[in-house]
Amino acid sequence: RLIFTGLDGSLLDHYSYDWSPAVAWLKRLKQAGVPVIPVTSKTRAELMALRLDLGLGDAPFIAENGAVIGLPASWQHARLDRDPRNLDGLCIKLPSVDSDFLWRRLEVLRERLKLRYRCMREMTVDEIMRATGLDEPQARQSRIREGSEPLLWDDSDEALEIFRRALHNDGLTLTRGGRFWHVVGDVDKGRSLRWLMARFEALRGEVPATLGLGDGPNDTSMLEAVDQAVLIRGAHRRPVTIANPHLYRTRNPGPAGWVEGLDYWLGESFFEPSSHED
Ligand code: 2M8
Repeated sequence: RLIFTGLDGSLLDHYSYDWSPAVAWLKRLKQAGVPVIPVTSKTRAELMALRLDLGLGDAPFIAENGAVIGLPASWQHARLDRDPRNLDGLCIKLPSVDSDFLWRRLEVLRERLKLRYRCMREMTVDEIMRATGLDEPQARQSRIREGSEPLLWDDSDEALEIFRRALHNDGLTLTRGGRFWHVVGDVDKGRSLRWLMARFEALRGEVPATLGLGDGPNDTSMLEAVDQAVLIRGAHRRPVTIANPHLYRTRNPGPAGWVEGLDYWLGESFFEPSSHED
């Protein structure tokens, strides 16, 4: 089994980024050898620090809404991964365009269509800290983008649709996170998740059972790609439609919802429910 999870607003609290309610489950999954794979808007730089803190070990990861896939040695393929970007034993895949290309397009579109938005690249570290509640090292790490650009929208809903269409015509995609809109190439979380599943199958010769947890609109494609899905109640109440018959919607937001979702799908069959633990 593989577990795929969003971070902000899912495993991590939307405001404090705390995950303490989930520690017991994370420990149990680790003991059982079940990989917990982050699928997030965050950057690779943010993830390198976080996966240590969360104790995720050597699991792969999907960063920047599907634009960056990180493979540890155990997920690399002798013939398929002749990748020069092989740092720290990780093989990094960028399935779409890079962030310099995105940035150039974003400058051109803003000028040409007279739109109002502010890209993360234009924000100071202090501004990012104020907008997100991240500490300084985290805010710096969140600016090291490789395949996506977050932006704060400062224009009308009509202008947003014009912007979305213009991006689409350029083969680019707009998706919504907790605080920012995110522009990526022709990728999403679900497609990169399927890519990892195919890699698992190529290496192990079997299709993995999958469970996914996420809270927002940018998690839809991920929650539609997994066998068992958990839609965690969002800090912002936005209706989200998920085409997956095996979907559980939590009552709790953030990491308490994350625990609730795992208790629901795995509590009885896989482990004793966490609430019965000391
Ligand atoms: C951004 O991502 C979140 C995801 O929901 C958002 O849009 O609010 C990204 O810039 C990410 O790198 C950063 O860590 C996060 C912090 O809140 O914000």
